[in-house]
Parts: sequence; structure tokens; C-alpha cells
Amino acid sequence: MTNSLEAQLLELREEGKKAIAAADTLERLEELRVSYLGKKGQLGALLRSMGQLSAEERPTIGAIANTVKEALQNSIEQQRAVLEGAKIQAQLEAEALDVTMPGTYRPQGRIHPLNGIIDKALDIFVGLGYTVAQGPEMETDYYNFEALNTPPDHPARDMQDTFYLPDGNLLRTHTSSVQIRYMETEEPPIRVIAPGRVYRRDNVDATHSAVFHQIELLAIDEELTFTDLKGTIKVFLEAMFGELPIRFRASYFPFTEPSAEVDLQWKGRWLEVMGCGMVDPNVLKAVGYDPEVYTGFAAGFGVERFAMVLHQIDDIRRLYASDLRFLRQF
Ligand code: 2U9
Repeated sequence: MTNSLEAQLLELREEGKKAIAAADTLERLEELRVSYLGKKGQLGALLRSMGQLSAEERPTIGAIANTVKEALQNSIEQQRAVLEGAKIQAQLEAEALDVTMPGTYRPQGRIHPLNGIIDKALDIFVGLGYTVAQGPEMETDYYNFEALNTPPDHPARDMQDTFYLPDGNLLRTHTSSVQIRYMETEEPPIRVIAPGRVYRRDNVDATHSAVFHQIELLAIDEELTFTDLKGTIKVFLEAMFGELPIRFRASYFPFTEPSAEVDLQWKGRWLEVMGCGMVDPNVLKAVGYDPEVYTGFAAGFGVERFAMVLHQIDDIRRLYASDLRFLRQF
């Protein structure tokens, strides 16, 4: 009896160890653990038959049964470690990245010459403490003309010069309307710059486009003078074009008084590059600022004109044609 039970236990151990070592998945391993060591497993069945043993035999066989149990548990743990390691290894291999593989080539884009001018001008004015403002391209007569001291009989208001929409609104002819809206919601001191598209009913040729880009600046404060305007424009034009001679010529705009045009000496010739002036008191009144307390200066320039001068572009239409042979030069 002793021998036969001992032999059965040892046989179970050998057979179990072999089966466990051959298990190729964690699921299979768990099946084997249940089959050998589970409550209704094979080792349990043998132990239950120990009841037939004599009192002397029982401790010996019990000790052997314990070593069999430990041996099978050890085999299972070992095999589990092997299978888990293999599983992680397989996952690592499946997810492996070859970081030395060459990347996908993507052709690099460039900044459009108009955006290049806008970016540079905004950088300069932001550096001087200005805030960038935007507004609608479709405007009312009030924001485009009336608030800007432009009387009903002014030529700019003519059907020939402005795009009117059927509902009586219009396409803004300058970004000054943005600054009126800005002044309505903010209080002085004001330093604001308004870049954007504007529309004029011009016949298109080498120097005219019905849609172009403008940048306008506006400063309102106590005690601002024409000298502040000149200094600001000088700093800006030097940053944009380099240290070149500039001059101010008297001019007229409805929204500034006095007004001036700014010329730049470029390649030996005087070029008109900007308009400017002290904000007309009527414009300050229109937004509810007291012209006895506040003064201000304003200036504006065309982005296309700056781009054409700086890059020696002979026809404004090249800036809108999206011809890559042209655009790749910048
Ligand atoms: C407010 C008050 C006054 C903006 C100004 C000019 C002079 C000017 C032109 C240059 C070439 C437009 O692109 S262009 O055709 N601009 O000459 N612009 S003063 O004056 C303002 C703006 C806003 C409230």
C-alpha cells in the first residue's frame, strides 16, 4: 500500500513536471494547475486515499505528498515566468520602431511676401506697445465714413470709388473703421494697430487692385504731439527699410488735421510710402472722447506697396497669382 501510494505520488510529480514544462500558453498552464493542485485535482485525490494508510506510514507519505505539491508549484511558477517573459518579448517585437528609418519628405512652405510685411510691421509695433485689432470687412456707412469725419459729398463716398452692397452696407475702404470700433470699447491711452483687407472700386492695373491690404496705427493719449508721430514713423520705417532719409509733406485726409504724406529716399528717388496726421477733433468727438483732454496721431500704409518696393516687384497682380515660380523667390 505504502509503496504503491508513494509510487503514484512520485509518478504524478514526474508526469506533472513534464506536462507543465510543455505548457505553451498561460491558459494551458492554469488548466494544468487546476488539474494537479486544484480542489478536485489529482494530488487531492491521492491524498484522500491516505485514509487507508497505517498511523506509521501516514507521516512519511504525507511528507512525500508535500514535496510533490511543492515541486509542482515550483514548476508552475517557473513556467509562468517563462511564458510571461515570452509574451512581453513578443509584444515588444510587435511594437518595435525602427528609429533609423528615413522619414517622409514634406516640401517646406514659405511665408507669402504680403504676410512677411504684415508679420514684420506687427512685430515692430507690438514692440512699441501697440495692440493688434481686427474688425469686419463689410461695414456700415457710419464706421467707414461718418465717424471718420468724411462728409456725405466726399469723393470717397462716390459709387465710383466704393463697393456698396444691396442692403446699404459697404466693403470697408480702409481699416480705420476697426479703430473706431476699438475706441468705442476701450478708454485712452490707446495704442492700436489694424491690419487687414480693404476694398476700392479701382480699375486693376500694375499698381492698383480692387482688394489690397492696409496697416493703420492709432495712438490716443494726453499730450501727444506731431513730434511723437514723426518719431514713431521714423522708428518704424528704419526698422522696415533701414536708416534712410525720410521727409514729411503736407497733405489732406478728412480724419486727420494736420495731415502729411511720408516719403522715403529709396535707391536715390523719393518714394511716397505712408500717410499720417493728428486725429481730427471731430473723430475724437464721434467716439465720445473730449478733444480738449485727448489728442492722437494716426498713420496708414499699403502692404502691397511696401512689398513691391522692398522686393522690387513690378506688378501688384503677381502678389495674387499664386504662381509658385514667383512665390519661391521669397
Ligand atoms: C482713426 C483716425 C485716423 C489713418 C490714416 C492715412 C493717413 C493714409 C493710406 C496710405 C496708403 C491708405 O493704403 S493706403 O491707400 N492711409 O494715408 N491713414 S492717416 O488715420 C486714422 C485712422 C483711424 C480713428
